[in-house]
Amino acid sequence: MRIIDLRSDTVTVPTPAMREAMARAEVGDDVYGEDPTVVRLEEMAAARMGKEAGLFCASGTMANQVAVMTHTRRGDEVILEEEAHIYYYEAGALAVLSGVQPRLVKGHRGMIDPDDLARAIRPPNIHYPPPRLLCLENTHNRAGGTVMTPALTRALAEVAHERGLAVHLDGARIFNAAVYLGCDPRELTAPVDSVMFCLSKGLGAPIGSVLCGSREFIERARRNRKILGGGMRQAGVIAAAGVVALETMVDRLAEDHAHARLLADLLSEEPLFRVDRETVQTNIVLCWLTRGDAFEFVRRLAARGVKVNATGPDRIRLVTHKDVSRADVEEAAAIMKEEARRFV
Ligand code: TLP
Repeated sequence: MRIIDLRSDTVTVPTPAMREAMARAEVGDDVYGEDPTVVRLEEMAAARMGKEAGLFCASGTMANQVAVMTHTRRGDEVILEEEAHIYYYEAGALAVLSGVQPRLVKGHRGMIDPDDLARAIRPPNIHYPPPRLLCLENTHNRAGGTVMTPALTRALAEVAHERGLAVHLDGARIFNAAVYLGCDPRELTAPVDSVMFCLSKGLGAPIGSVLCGSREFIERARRNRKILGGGMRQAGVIAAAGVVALETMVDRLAEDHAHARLLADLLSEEPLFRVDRETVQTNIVLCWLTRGDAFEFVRRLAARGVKVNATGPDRIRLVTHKDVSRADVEEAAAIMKEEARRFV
């Protein structure tokens, strides 16, 4: 049975060009700072993000958590949108690794209102944990890949900075946001102190994310990555795929976005499904079921070769990526509609 895998863009496999670059990569011991391919990737990443320096991390989770560790001290408060990946999907790492307290702000389609942020930042008081860091997310995963504009990013960062908080951006899919807006990613990262983006999602590299920020911040982050066991040795073998990803895989994200819109349009024709098409801006489609259990529906689709994730009892998530074609999207939608008619 052919499988159409729409669970995530993390399922993408490396391209032949990536495998070739990996095989040929010049390497050295990166803990000594001697892996030329890692150094090249970190420099490229920093330049793309408009920051002074970059740090190659094993995963997006590691890059985010290294950022939090580097910005905060134990007992500090970190402000996040209530469904932020850093809070929702990182296995409690905020508490386990940094000993910080999350304070959640309700957003609209993943976006915090600057006035709500201002209200959430409490003044110094012996009863309160010191608010130290604001974490933003662009695109916003649980809101359905929604995009934060440069204007909103600036407004939120301004409120945070005025009150003495640093700002970290979880830009796992920052290139999807930039492609959607038709802007340079630096417009989205200029207002923040640190940003991490993933090579291993829509860009198709097998492993890795890069944390970017000032030289001084990245120096401290490098030590925290070491504490977490993330000091890698001949990591150029994987960084090489990241270089190819940055050089060749960004512009094609527009294709994934078009596929997501097509999928949303096709699913909207079936009454079992409710799709908020306004949130379908990039490569994620959230689809609510108007009846029945999403986990059961996911099992039935899997039996037909269509893999999707349930992200709630009545909600499924479909993610387009380089390894699903337009024909795959049409076939997946047809199978989903067929199963929907049988689903009571
Ligand atoms: N997201 C994964 C799962 O963890 C949910 C997915 O399939 O979407 N920030 C954001 C916004 C993310 O979406 C993810 C991964 C990460 C961070 C973490 O990256 P990894 O998986 O590399 O640790």
